[in-house]
Amino acid sequence: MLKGYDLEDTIVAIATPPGRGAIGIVRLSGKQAIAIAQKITRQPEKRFQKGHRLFNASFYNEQGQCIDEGLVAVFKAPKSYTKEDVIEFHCHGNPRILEQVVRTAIHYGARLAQPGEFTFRAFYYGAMDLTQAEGVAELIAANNPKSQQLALQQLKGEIKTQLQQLRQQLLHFTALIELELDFADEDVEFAERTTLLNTVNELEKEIHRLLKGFQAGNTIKEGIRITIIGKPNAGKSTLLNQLLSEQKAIVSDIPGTTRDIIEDAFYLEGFLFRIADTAGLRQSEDPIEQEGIRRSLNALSQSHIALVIYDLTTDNFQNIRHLLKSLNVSLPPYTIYLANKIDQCSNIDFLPTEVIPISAKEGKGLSKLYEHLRTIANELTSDALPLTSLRHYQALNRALKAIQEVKKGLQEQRSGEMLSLDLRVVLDAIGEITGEITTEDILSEIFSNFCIGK
Ligand SMILES: Nc1nc2c(ncn2[C@@H]2O[C@H](COP(=O)(O)OP(=O)(O)O)[C@@H](O)[C@H]2O)c(=O)[nH]1
Ligand SMILES: [Mg+2]
Repeated sequence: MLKGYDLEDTIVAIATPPGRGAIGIVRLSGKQAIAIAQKITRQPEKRFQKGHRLFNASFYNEQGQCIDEGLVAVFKAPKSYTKEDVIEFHCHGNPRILEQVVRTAIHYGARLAQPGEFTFRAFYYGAMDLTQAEGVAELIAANNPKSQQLALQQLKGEIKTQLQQLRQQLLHFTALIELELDFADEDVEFAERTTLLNTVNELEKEIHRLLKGFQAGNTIKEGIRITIIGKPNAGKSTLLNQLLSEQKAIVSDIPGTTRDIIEDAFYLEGFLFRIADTAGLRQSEDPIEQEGIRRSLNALSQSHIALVIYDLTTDNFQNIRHLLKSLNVSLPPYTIYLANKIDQCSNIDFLPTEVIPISAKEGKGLSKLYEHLRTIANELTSDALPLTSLRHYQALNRALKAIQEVKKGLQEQRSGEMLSLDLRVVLDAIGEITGEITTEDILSEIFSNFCIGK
């Protein structure tokens, strides 16, 4: 159980964001919810007898003064978000009014809800598993269309289902290990071990798939990182401004203008891209510029995509490849080469096929670049799963290590008892993700990050 989240209490909170608005909602959940609502609205009990009902009412404080008039929504246990009786007061969106309703509910016996306490109850009473509860928070936090979709899948229980299947397989496997290894005939053991090894390989593959899905899901949530690199004056800052459609970075014909990293974000087909403009790459003696270059390379090493841009009027593809090599630049998984300033070149036919001709200044040739970015975004995220928190990642890694231990154990003919100890670690790690196994620390970490009223 979670400290401060006593299930016996009836809880109340403002569920809408702070500030004024058209409507504001106060939510009440628990054993006393209907009794308290009856007092606040002064309505007879029969109005609360059926769930999924909405009616008009005035709201009164404990002195009998009318605070507001609005709507009352009734949800009866177990058909409610928390599986308890839930009442929502839809008031006029004035924080004063909402606070008065909350204070009155507290006067009649409710307690102010802790962060995420409504969702905690939903989890506790089995309306959702832990990944779905996290999905609620993810959905509220989602800042780009793709992560919104992902959070919605999480909320709907996609991960829960996949992990439940994995758990079933693991349980079956554990049963096999215990039977086959401890009671099987010496003669048949070898064959059985092959079957067991096949199964453990399948399980390992499945955990690998989940980890891969985590990486891709995280890329969606955190954004696809792009770093623009090139020599000074190639047009890096101009390109950044063009992609952002704003004058974010200073553009000038003085080489070495951008010394620090300038970062921003843009969206393309629902994907979030985080883009960094960097100091120009060249051999330099200036310590500030050297530091700038070091930072450029550091940003590059953490990116998914490098946009290598060069000035077509003064440079060529071979030179730029040579520069990258001489500076020992290690390129990320995807690299796109851009030949810039085509507005000043009459002939671009000689360009190598992997180079996209553009004019950063005039915004020409960018559709080809966008096409590449879209393809890369789809590739990077095709296996995405709604498993995006560090907690999931750590648990999956633990599961992977332990399943590899089981595999080794099988190969080394360890006893069934030893193997089932490692299998227990895998099962626990998976159970921790779904919340079948929880500790107060995990729960408090998750729910304390929710907003109050959710
Ligand atoms: N003609 C032309 N000039 C450009 C183009 N892109 C950038 N420039 C100019 O090149 C100079 C350097 O641009 P800037 O973006 O500051 O380069 P950076 O040092 O790589 O960031 C500026 O004078 C820009 O106006 C382009 O596509 N065509
Ligand atoms: Mg610049």
